This record gives sequence, C-alpha cells and structure tokens, in this order.
Amino acid sequence: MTKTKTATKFKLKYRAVDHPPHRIAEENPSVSVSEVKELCVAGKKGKKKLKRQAANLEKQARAGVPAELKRVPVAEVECERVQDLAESKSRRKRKRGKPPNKDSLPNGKGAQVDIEHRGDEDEGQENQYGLQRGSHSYGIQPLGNLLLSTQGCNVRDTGLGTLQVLSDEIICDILGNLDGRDLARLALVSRAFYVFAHQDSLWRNLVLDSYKGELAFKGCWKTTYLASHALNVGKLHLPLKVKDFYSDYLFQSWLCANLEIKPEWLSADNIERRENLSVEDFIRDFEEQNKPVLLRGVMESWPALKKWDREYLLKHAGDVDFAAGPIHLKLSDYYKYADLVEEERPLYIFDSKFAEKVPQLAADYDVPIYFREDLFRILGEERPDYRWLIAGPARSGSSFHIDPNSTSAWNAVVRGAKKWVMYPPEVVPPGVFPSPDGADVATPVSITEWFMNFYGETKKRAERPIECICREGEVVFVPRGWWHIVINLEESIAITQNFVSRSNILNVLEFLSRPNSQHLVSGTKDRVNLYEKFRSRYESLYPGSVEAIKEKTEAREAAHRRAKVSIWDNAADSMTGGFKFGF
Ligand SMILES: O=C(O)CCC(=O)C(=O)O
Repeated sequence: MTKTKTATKFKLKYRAVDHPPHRIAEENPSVSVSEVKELCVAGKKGKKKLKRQAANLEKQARAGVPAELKRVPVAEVECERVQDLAESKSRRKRKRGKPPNKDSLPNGKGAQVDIEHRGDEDEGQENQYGLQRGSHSYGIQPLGNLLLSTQGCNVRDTGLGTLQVLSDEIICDILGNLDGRDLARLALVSRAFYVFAHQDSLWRNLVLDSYKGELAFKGCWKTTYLASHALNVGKLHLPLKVKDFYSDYLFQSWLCANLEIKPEWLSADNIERRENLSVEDFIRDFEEQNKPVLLRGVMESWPALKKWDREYLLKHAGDVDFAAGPIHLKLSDYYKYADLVEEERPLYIFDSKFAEKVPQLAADYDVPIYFREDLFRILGEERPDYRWLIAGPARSGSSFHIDPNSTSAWNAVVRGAKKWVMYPPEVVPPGVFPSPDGADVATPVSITEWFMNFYGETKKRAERPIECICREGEVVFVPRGWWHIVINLEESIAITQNFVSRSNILNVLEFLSRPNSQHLVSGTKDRVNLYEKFRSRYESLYPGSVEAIKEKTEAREAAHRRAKVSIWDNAADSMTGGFKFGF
C-alpha cells in the first residue's frame, strides 16, 4: 500500500473518531450512522495512536511530497499534458446562439488538524478585493498567499495525493462525474477533498441534473440537494474553514460571486442617445449603418412600464414555469432563489414562450415603432424564437455573444438597470474566442470574471467598445452581428425581441444559407431548411424584392467606400502639410 492510500484511509478513520458518528452521517448522505461507526475501527483506545499518526503525516506532508508520489506513472504524465492544455484555456465555457439564459462538525479536537476557524472574521480579503462577503467560506486563499504562509505547505497538494498533478479545473471536471453520495464520501478523505467536494457548482449541477420540476433553494446547493433527496432536511450546511488551502482557480470562482460591481466598470458611456427620432432617421442613421443607439421615450405608452415589478409578475404569473438556464421553474420559486443566491452565474429567467404562457404580459407592451418591420413573421409558427422575458437579480446577465441568425434586436428595460459593453462584428472582444466556423464561442465562465480580468483591456486597445447603462424606460438597439455582454446592476425585468427588416434581410439570408447552418441556426427545429422556407415565402409575397434590396445595398456600400476614400484623400493631403491623424 502506498503512503497515499494509507493516509487516505487513516484520515477517514481519524475524522470518524473525532466527530460524533451521527453528525458525520447527517452531513453526508452517503454514509449511515452504523457505517460511520464501522469506520471508527480504532475506537477510543486507538485515538491517541491515531493522533500520533496524524501528527507524523502532517510532518511528512510539510517536509514535501513523499518519494512514492514523485514516481508519476505514464497515465499521470498524460494527465499533466491535459493539465497544461486546460490551464492555457483558463476558465472558459463554450456556448452558442442567444444566451442560454438568452456545510457543522462540532468544534471537536479533530478540528485542530482540519479546521482553523469558521465564520467571516477575515476582513483582509474584503479590503483587498472590495467584497460583499469577508473571506472564503472554506478558507480557500489565492495561490500567491502561499508565499506569505509560515507553513509553506499547500494542503491542496498534500491532501490530493497522486491527483495533485492534475489542475484544479480537471479535478472539478472529474468530480463532476460523481453522484451526491460519492461526492459526500470524498469530502471525508482529506482537507483537500473536503474543499473540492464542497464546490457548490458541483452540487448545483447535481440538483439541476436531477431536477424534477420544483426548486426549493436553501441558500446553498448542497443543502438544496440534500433537502431535495429528503436527506438532512432543514439543516443548513455550515462550511468549515480549512487552513493552508491555496488555489487560484477555486478562489476566483468565489471571488467572482462576491466581488462588488466596481464603479470603474460603469463610468464609460459613449452610446448615441436619441429621443423623438423619426423612423426614417433611425433607419438611415442607425439600422443601415449597423450602429447601436439608446432610444428614450419609446415605452411611454406601455402599461408594463407603470405596472411591472416583482409583485405584479408574481400576481399574474407566480405559479407559471419560466425557463432559467437548463431548467423551468415557478416564478415564485425563482424569486426565492434570487433572494438567497450568492453565486458566480446566477440562474437567469430568459423565456421565449412568456407571451403564450401569460397573454397578459404580452398585452402590457408594444413593439416600438422602429422595429415593426418583422419579416420572420411570414414564417408563422415556424419562425425561430424571437421574443424573451428577461428577469434576474443584480449581477445576473448575459455573457459575450452575438444574437442568433444574424438578426438585430432591441432590449427594453422595464425595471432595474443594465450595463452594456458592445463590439462591432469585425472586432472580437478581449477574452472571447469564437471557433473558426462561428458555431461556438469560448468566454470566461462568468460575467464578473470577464469584467475582472478583461474589462481593463478594453481601455488599452485602439478599438473601443460602445458602452452604456440602460435604465428603466430606455431601449438599446443591438445591430446584427454585434458582440455584447450585459450585467444587471439591480434586480431587473426586461423584454427583448429579435427581428429581420429590409436593412438586415440579406445578412440573415446569407447566414441561413451557410453550409454549416445546422450548427449555426438557432431557435427553431428545422435549421437546415429555414433558408429555403424564408426565401421562397418572401419572394412569393414580395417578388423581386431581394434583388432590389441587393442593388440598393450595393449602391449604398459603394457610396460609403467612396466617402471613406475621400476622407483618406483629405487626410493624405493634410499629411503632406505636416498633419498626422491620431489613429
Ligand atoms: O438583458 C440581457 O441580459 C441581455 C439580453 C441579450 O443579450 C439579448 O437580448 O441579446
């Protein structure tokens, strides 16, 4: 038996001896009280011996990795390569189309090995990062803090045994394959596994994967899981702070969930704002130029603007199921969740069938005059999803994406406020990596992570994004192909619709006809035939119209190019006179 195995088995016994069996059983759905008792093989007599062994193990761990652990088998070398790849990928996730949203053990003696303190006493991190909550619930610290540690040892490594060669991301991926029972058992193995097995995102996935139509969120996903499996009902999992655990990966996920929205993320505001704009001017100056604009005074007639708030929605739709991420849940359950949630990527209501489910909501708003040319309407029932009710707490939102099917969109804030950052189609935002075929995009895991790690870069690049805060009663026009990220600054309710007009129909047709349309087209079952259906219906209703639009667009683009050349000529002329452009 290798030292690692001995250590693992020993820790299990040690913890079992030092914490009353019923508490361990309560904490872990995987073990019964009798099983825990069985694990206490050393009994009370063996307790001292076990403690001596524990102290020796700790000493060995501090002295460095045991020799056995340094002999890494071939399979683990492979793992290291995977780890390198994973690290170069950073914390990213892949997605397509509209945002897919479009633990207490008693203060027993065993705690002297595993637990330093509990609660939120550590204000250091708060000062350093501007946090809503003091320090990490499980005591995780950023790796850099290891340099300041007097112990000089990272229990992350000593407690993982041979698995320490894997990156934290890969370990979390592997643990993602465990069920609740195994995850809870694993938490008993060592301090390191205690921390890893309590990553709330693992329990969140378990809850969402076994979701049966009702969510009773308990403030943390592990407790929610236990409660939903009729285990440990009513008891909140209270985390134990582990000493000397350092991990940037795990720390960052917590940081992103707790970091305050920083004022410097909000101050830039360079979008054009318009009020009382005529439809002709909107088309000429914004739609045809494919340029964003913030429109004011276009929702004044909406009953929604006066009536909608959380109470109104609950009154009319409290028992209605809405889409939020991978699940559909009652609005009343969603708001209970939203009140308790402190996570990196809160579930976000993004529902394309709200109007059919609650006709009253559809009756409460009108499409603003600028966006009434809605050519996908001719597809009737076969049109791709096009309107969404959006609702979520502060910090929820949509990470960087381009809207589906090359459509343009409008987004109207009924309650709350949203920060927008937008890049034109030809500029890929920092921290965003689209696949060559455009079907997938890798972005940071969360919106806060993007702001924390990449927003600063927007200030260094020559191509500045368009930014704004869109408030109640305001509408943002999102032209086709524009990248955008949106974060709710307060609890928000919004309506968004995507549309095809004569200004973007050519782009939509080109998009739908791409060879990989089955991977690109979204919001409809029949992705491959959408091009044919749309084009033939449009041609039969408006014969010759596509050709006419083509000619007009080509003429407009030629004029645009000529204008650019003449600006360049002027610039070149003035440069001969010693003038230099600042770009
Ligand atoms: O309100 C939001 O979260 C933004 C939604 C969005 O990105 C969109 O409508 O395309």
